[in-house]
Amino acid sequence: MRITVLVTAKRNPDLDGAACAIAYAELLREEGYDAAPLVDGNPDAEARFALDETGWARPAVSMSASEIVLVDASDVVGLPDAVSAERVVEVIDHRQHHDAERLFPRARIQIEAVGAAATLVAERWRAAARRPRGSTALLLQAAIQSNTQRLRGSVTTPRDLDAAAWLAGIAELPDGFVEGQFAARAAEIVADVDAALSRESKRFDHPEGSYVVAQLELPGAVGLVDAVAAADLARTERVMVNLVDVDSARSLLLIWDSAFRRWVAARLGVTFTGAGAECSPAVLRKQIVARLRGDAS
Ligand SMILES: [Mn+2]
Repeated sequence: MRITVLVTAKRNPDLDGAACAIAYAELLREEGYDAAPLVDGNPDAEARFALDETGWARPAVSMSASEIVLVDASDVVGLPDAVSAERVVEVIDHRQHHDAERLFPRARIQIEAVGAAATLVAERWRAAARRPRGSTALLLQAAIQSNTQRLRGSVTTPRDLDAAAWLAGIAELPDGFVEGQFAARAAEIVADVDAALSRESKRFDHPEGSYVVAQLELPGAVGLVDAVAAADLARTERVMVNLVDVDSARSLLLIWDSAFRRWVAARLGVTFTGAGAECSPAVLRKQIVARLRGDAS
């Protein structure tokens, strides 16, 4: 029986979300389902770069799809309006902290701690003994590069490396592609640091008080320290900003509120000099949050 399946990430997706939606919808179509990707709202600048470079054209999508697959997303916050939780039949994501079983009771859930959700989608293609189109293989590779700081960040797993190598055997990213996607992202952030910080901020609950983590990932991220320190967000209590430099694969964690800084330092085991603590290789928000929650890893 043919069904209509919409595959979507969050609204205004990043490259990982957009690539997963396109690539997983393509796999479902190959397997006989009537599936389509939804790239809802305005993808971020890096995603737009990669979509343009690979010649992707947004299909006209019927919002009346009976079933929904979430990719690179496992929360109800920020989903497209077309998504209702009861219609979600599958969730593919790579967050370490989630409540997906409760939020999406009908869904088959695969949430595994790899660097990119695109790795999980590439593995689905391999498991099905099929190969995505060249342009789709490029999108998935670009997404893996993006989420793993070019395969060098501490979130990178052997599965990300395997998936990237397998995809490169289908279509290799042209020279300058990854530099181009990071440059597009950097330009968008630098053009308005305040807007980027609020876009990239998330609040997390904790028994000892909620807190906010904003994360900016770009080449030369450390050069933004002064601009970030001048932002309104820096004067708010229980806020940290994680600057991830995708060139050096290092990160700088900034906290201006001294009480909150001591609280974080004790739990993460990092040493601050002034407002900043350097981490090499880069540590990402999902890892920081897991450690603050006391999860193993
Ligand atoms: Mn992702």
